[in-house]
Amino acid sequence: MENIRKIFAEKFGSPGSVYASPGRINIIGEHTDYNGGFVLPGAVDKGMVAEIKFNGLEKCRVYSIDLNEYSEFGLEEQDAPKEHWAKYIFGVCREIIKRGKSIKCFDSAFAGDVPLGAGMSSSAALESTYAFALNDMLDLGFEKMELAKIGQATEHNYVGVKCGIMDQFASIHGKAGHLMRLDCKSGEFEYVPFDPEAHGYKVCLVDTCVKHALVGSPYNRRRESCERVVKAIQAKHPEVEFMRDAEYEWIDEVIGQVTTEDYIRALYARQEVDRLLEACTAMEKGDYELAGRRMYGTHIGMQVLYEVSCEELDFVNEVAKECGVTGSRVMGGGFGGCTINIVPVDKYDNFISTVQAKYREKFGINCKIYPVVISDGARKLA
Ligand code: GAF
Repeated sequence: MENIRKIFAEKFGSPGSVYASPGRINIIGEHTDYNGGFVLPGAVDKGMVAEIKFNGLEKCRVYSIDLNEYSEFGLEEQDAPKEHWAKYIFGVCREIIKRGKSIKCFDSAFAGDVPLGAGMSSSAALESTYAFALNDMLDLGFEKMELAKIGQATEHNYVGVKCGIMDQFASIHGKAGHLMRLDCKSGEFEYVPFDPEAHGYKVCLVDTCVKHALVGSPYNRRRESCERVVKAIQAKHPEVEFMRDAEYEWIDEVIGQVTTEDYIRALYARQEVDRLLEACTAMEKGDYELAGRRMYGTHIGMQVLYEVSCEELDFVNEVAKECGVTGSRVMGGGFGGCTINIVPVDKYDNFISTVQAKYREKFGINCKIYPVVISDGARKLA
């Protein structure tokens, strides 16, 4: 924060207000959000921080401290700025305006410590920071869920990723020491106390530091596969709105009408809804062993049916099994990034040193370890 204050003063003069919004983890429930299912995320202690001040000009002037890049845009412009990161901020402004509110141009500098491309939602953290800040500074009156939807619409309309609501939801609603069990169909959610250490476990992420396919297209293709299967099912079962609503039997009924690829994607999504519910119930009873088995099940589903894992993630997952890790799986959208691991306290140190050594030996690069600290969501810092 001190650094942001200093750089903001150098670039833009008198101080503004400072806001922050975190990245997220997700214990289980992956690619379920846009399938109308459940997710179980928590906000983390890594996020984006932005200083913002209205400038009375016709342009917003924004500076990315981490990239040492500067971008300018007018609020009435239709085309997003060319800097990729600036599209997120521009998109948030445009989505607020589309909802009938007027906002003013601002100067801003921001920085963050959410690892990029690690599946921890650095982009949602950025969107949420600006959505939350503008709502607060201009007293726009948006509910928190609407702020999350503004971030999601930014991804859809200005970045090209047809994401679900999980990441922006978690970044805005996060609460220290709590996960959030969100029903993505109804929008209802509850805070679930999360204290793995009280049960003898530590939670950490292993970042493979690889990002294979890129933003956008493979992710969107997964979503389209599920939507095609839903459409086929609807011919006989019009009550099915999302994959989450389908009986397994109904998915099988359309085997002859959809491609095998679409079928296995849909099957994964439907199974993942059940796995999440079983894992949630198990964790509520303190049964981390059963929750962990469901996490391994998710990994296999993401590897074999949804095909969003990669060699490095599968390797880390295997090492976790060998080290007696209770639950481990690829986290987030996939195609690289992190695994999330629930590790018995007495096996933690051995797991960390083993996975680091084996990963370096196999791939010639270091993986990174992030202990998970569940923290508060979007907030004003100063
Ligand atoms: C990405 C998306 F942004 C989320 O909406 C979610 O679908 C996730 O991948 C997979 O669960 O983070």
